[in-house]
Amino acid sequence: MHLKRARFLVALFVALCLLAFSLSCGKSADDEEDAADGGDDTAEVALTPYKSGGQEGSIAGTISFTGAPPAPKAISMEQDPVCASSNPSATAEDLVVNGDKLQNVFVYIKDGKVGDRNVSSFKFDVPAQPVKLDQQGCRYVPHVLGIQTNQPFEVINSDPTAHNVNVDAKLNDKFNQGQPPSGAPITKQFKRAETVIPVKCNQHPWMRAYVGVLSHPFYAVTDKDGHFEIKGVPPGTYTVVAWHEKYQQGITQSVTVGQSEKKALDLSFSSSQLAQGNTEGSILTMLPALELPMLGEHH
Ligand SMILES: [Cu+2]
Repeated sequence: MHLKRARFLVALFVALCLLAFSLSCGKSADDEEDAADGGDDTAEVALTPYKSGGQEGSIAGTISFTGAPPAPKAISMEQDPVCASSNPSATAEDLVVNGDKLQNVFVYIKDGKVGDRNVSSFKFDVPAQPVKLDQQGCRYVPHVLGIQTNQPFEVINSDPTAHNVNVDAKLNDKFNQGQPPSGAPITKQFKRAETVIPVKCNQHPWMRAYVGVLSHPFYAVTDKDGHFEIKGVPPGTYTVVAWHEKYQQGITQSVTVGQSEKKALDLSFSSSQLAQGNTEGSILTMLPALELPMLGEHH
């Protein structure tokens, strides 16, 4: 009897030890998460609201393409008759050159100093109006767009066919959501700066869009004439990046904007870089702008 009782007590003791151990493990994981969250919150509190000094300037210019661009690649949309009929002679959008001007380049301030303070230490107003990504003719419109952190991001389906919106973020929450014809808009936000996030459609493999998320409003996308303009830039010295999906490195340029100065910035990408074949995987190697990657996961 005594032996049985002793065995039972030992077994109970071991079980309690295991329980205590697992609880302490769970607790320490929670503590780490809390600490990471606390760190984030502290960082946000430390941001200074940006106040206009009335002497903002701009950075504007043209992105060119030197050398002969490859012929636009035809893409077949036959797997979805609705797409094929709406877009019978579609060409790929991964390299759109008009004359010698390059469209769909995302030009943005990566970091820099406003006076003696880093641009990332300011909190900029977030527009209340959403940035819209439409699906038209089984294409994303626009192909490349910029948005601020915490600004509404609205995906619309204008097509009479179903799409699947697959936002493949690394630092932000991913989402992957079907959207029927005339379906309700999908509205999301991005919490962290991330350049750039690819958007894919699981239904239509040719569909791609790219979303550049920044904690400030200093970005622009080149139009069909390769032109861009970044407005409202506080006087300062910045690292400006011109990103294009075909180029692994992008172009990085230091730019100083004086008081109320309209700074010209003209850059060019070349066909020879494309020919060297070192251009794939560009989205994987781009570093996040301004914000450091966070250690803890947010939920
Ligand atoms: Cu689609």
